[in-house]
Formats: sequence, C-alpha cells, structure tokens
Amino acid sequence: IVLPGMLVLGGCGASKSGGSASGSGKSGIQQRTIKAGIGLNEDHPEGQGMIKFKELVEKKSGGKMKVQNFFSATLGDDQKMTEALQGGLQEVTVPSTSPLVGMIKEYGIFDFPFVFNTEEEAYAVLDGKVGQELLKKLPEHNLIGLGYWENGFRNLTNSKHPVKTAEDFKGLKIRTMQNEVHLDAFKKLGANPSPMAFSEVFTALEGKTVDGQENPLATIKSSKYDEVQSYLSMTKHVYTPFVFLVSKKFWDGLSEEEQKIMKDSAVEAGKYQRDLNRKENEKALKDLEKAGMKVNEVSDAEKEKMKEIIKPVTDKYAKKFGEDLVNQMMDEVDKARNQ
Ligand code: KDG
Repeated sequence: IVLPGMLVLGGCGASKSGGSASGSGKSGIQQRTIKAGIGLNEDHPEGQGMIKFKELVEKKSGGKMKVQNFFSATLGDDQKMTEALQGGLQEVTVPSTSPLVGMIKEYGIFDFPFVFNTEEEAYAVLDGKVGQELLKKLPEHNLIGLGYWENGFRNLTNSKHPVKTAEDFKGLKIRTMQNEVHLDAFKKLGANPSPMAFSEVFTALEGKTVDGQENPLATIKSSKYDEVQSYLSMTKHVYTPFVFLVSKKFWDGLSEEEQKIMKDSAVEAGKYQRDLNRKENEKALKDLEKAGMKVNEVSDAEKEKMKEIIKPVTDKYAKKFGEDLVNQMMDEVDKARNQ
C-alpha cells in the first residue's frame, strides 16, 4: 500500500521545449514501435479505445509507426507506467488523473465529489480552459498530454449491505485510488478507506481484505467484480477522467508529422472511446443486475447530505489546489449546465 503523501513520481527534469504539439523541426515518418499500456482489460471501452488508437496511427503513418498494446496492467499500474514514460522506457499510457495528484496537485480538483451531473459537463471543463491548462503542466514532468478520455462516474460496490444513505458508509472498508481527496472524503463519511493500485483490487475483494470499492459500471463489469461483490449502490459520487500521456523523451524525437499523427489519433480515438464508454455504462448496469448484483439508487437528497459532510475536505483541498482554479471549474460547469 502506498499512501498518498508518498506519491511523488520521479524524473521531473525541467524541459526547454515545453513539449507543444508542434515545433520539433524534424520531418518525415520513421519506422517506430510505440509501447502502450493500460490497467484495464481489452474488452473495456478504454481497451477498445487503445485498439482504435493503434488502427489510426498505423493507417495515418502508412504502417511505419506500429502500436503494441498491453492491457490489464501487464506493464504495471498507472503510477509505474507513468514513471516508465518519464524514464523513456514506455511510450504511451492512459491513467486516471487521480494517482497523478502527487505529481501535479491541481489534478486533484477532478477528485472533488459531486461536481459534475453529466458527462457533457465534464467534457466542457476537460476540453475547455481548465483541462487544457492542466495539460501544460505535464512537460516539466517529462510527460506530454494529448487530451482526456473517459473513465466516468464512479459507483460503490461492497459485500456487506446496500448503501442508500450517508450513514451506510460507516465502518465499510473501501479500496480507494491512491489519492488524498478520495481518502479523506471516505474517512469523513465514516468509512475505513484503503488506498491501493487498481491491479490489486480483485484479489483484495476476493480475500475480503476490503469490503468494497468504487469504479464506473464498465469497469465493475469488465473486471468481474460481480463475482466477489453483492451490492451495487448508484452513488455516482465522482467523475474520473483518463489523461492520454506520451513519454516526452519519445515525443521530442518525433518529427512534426509524426507528432501530428499521434495527436490526431489520440483525439479521434478519444471521441470514439467516450461514446463507447457512455453506451457501455448503460449496458453494464443491466448485465450486472442479470449477474445477480443487488442494485440500489441513492436519492438526490442523500447525495446532498453526503456532499455537506464532505465539504470540510473539499474546502481544505480547494485552498491547497487553488481556489481560483476551483472557481473556474465551477463557472464552466454552471455554463454547461445552463446552456
Ligand atoms: O487503465 C486505468 C486503470 O489503471 C485505473 O485508472 C482504473 O479507475 C481506476 C482505478 O480505480 O484505479
């Protein structure tokens, strides 16, 4: 178990070029192999997005640039793969933003519970000024960010009882991502959170080291948590983005043409991935019910109560991450909501 306080990713050499999507000065397309890894399985919309990315890169480069995909954390968890990118040992990974908060604290604003009501509100922030400004913080950590894909709204599963009210969190041992906001928010609700890499979650649930976990429906289904969890509570408590990362060492060696192929493919595959993810979340709910999970809704009034309980946590972290940035995010959400 790695505690959030320890989450400092290495390899933070300052960069001169800033790693923008243009200006490498080189031209042409070389034979290249791009090693890409994710934590989720191939059948998950993120896995399908990676397959689309591979198709696009290979097509746009006339077969010269090859993508080798590795799924199911075979290259390691989000944090390990991010470090491999920084060291130039791997070219691409698409982690949740949450485990990156030890490196770029501002990413923590996306971990505030109950900010977004719909995916469209999240897209407005991620594809707008706030999300794009945060991508600019990556090059100084030897990373290039080509945009945001979708992990999605997270819901709670556990093996003990349905969670319908804020009270129901009390005493539940819940695996959280390695992220201080998640950890403190679940503590505040009276749960007993345990931060853990994604690749360890199934075994922890099966062995009852923890009672529950929280993830989007597509992940609950793809990772077969229904085999080890009885209750699914539709808390929809937080929206997690994925960020498409490229090793800056690799990026800086690419020609402008090659950089464009990478960027266009990541964006196009991202649109496909987001659409697929929303569809799969709907389908997954039915499949999980069919598989025997007991599903319960959580009322808006109860979600408001949870939000109130967590408020001291979000207030504390808003100060840490920057109140201006949080206000900017909330303004963009309001705009998208009232459109
Ligand atoms: O491929 C992404 C996964 O490694 C991870 O980010 C999934 O949301 C996730 C979690 O709970 O760790």
